[in-house]
Amino acid sequence: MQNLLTIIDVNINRSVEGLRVCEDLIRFIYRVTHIVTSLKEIRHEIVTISSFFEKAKLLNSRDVELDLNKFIDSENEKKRDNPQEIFFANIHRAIEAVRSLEEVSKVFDSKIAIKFQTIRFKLYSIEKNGYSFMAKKDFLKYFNKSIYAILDSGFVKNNQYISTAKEFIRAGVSIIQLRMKNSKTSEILQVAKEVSKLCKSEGVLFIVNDFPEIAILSNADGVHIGQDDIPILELRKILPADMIIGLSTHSLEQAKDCIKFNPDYIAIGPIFGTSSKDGTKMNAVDKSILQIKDESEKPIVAIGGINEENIASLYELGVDSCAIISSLYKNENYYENCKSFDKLSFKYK
Ligand code: 3NM
Repeated sequence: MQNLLTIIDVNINRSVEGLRVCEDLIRFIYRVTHIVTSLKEIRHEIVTISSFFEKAKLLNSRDVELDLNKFIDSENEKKRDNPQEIFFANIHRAIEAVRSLEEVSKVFDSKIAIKFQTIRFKLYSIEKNGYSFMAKKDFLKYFNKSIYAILDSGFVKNNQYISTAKEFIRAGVSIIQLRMKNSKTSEILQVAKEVSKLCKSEGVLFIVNDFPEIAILSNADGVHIGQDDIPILELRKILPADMIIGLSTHSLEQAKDCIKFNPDYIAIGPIFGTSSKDGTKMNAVDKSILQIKDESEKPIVAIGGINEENIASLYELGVDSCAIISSLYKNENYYENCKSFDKLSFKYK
C-alpha cells in the first residue's frame, strides 16, 4: 500500500499544479471568468476528495530523493511556444493525473474512484472549451476599430458578390458578412462557399447572417443572429467549438440581457436612423445602449445609418467595429467608399 500511496501523493500534486497553471493562464491572459471559477472549484474538489487519504501517510510515502525518474522530461516537455501549448500540456497533465488517482483509488475505496472519474469528465469539457476560447481569442483582432462590410443581396448588383467582396477587401475591410434575405438557401450556400474561400485566402473574417447551417457548410468563421433566432445556448450545441456568434440587440436592456448567453460580439442598432434593413424607415435606438461597453468586454459592433460624417463619433464612444451597408454601395464606388471608411478608422486603431 505504501507505494500506492506514493502514486496517490504524486498525482494529487500533479493534478492541482496542472490546474493552477491553467487557471493562471485563463485568469491573466484569456480572462474567461467562468472557466477560472470551474478550474478553481475542481482544484478544491480534488483536495477535498483527497482528504480521504491521511495527509501524514501521504507525506510519509513521499520520497523525492529515491525517485530517479523525476527529471526525465522529453524534448517536447522542455519547450512551449505559446500560452495555448502551456494550457493544453497542463490540462492534459491534470487529466492524466486524475485518471491515475481514479485507478489507484479503486484499491482503497470505489466511491473515491468514482469521484475522481467525475472530475476527469469535467476536465474533458474544460479542455474542449479551452480550444474554443483560444481559437476565438484570435478573432478579437478583427474587431479593432474595423470596418465590417455587409454583402447584402438588396445592394449587390447582378449577383456580383465575389467582385464586390474583392473591392471591399482591397480597400482594407476586416470582416465581411453575407446577408441574403430573400434568396433560395441553395443559392445562399453557393455564394457563401465562394465568399468564404475568398475571405480565408485574404485573411478576412467571414460571417453568415441568419443561417447557421450555411455558416457550417461554407466553413465560415461565424454566424450572425437576431433576437428571434435560435437561442445562443442551443446554437452552440450544433456549431463547431471555434465558430463565433454575433447577436443583434436594439436596446440597452437587450444588450445587457444577452451577456449571460455569452455571444462573441454584440451588435447594437440601428445606431443612427436607416431604411436599409427592410426598406422601412427605422429610428435610431437610444444612445444609452452604448453603456453596454461598461458591462461587457465583448466587441461592440455598431450598425445602422453609419456614414463618413458620423463614424468617428462611434469610435470616440468606444465602439469596436462598424457594420455598414448603404454607404459602401453609394454610386457603385465600392472601393473608394470603403477606403474612406478605412482611413477614418485607422487613426482610432
Ligand atoms: N441591422 P445601413 S440596422 C441590417 O439595427 C441592419 O440590427 C440593423 O444598413 C440593426 O448601413 C441594419 O445602410 C441596416 O444603415 C444597416
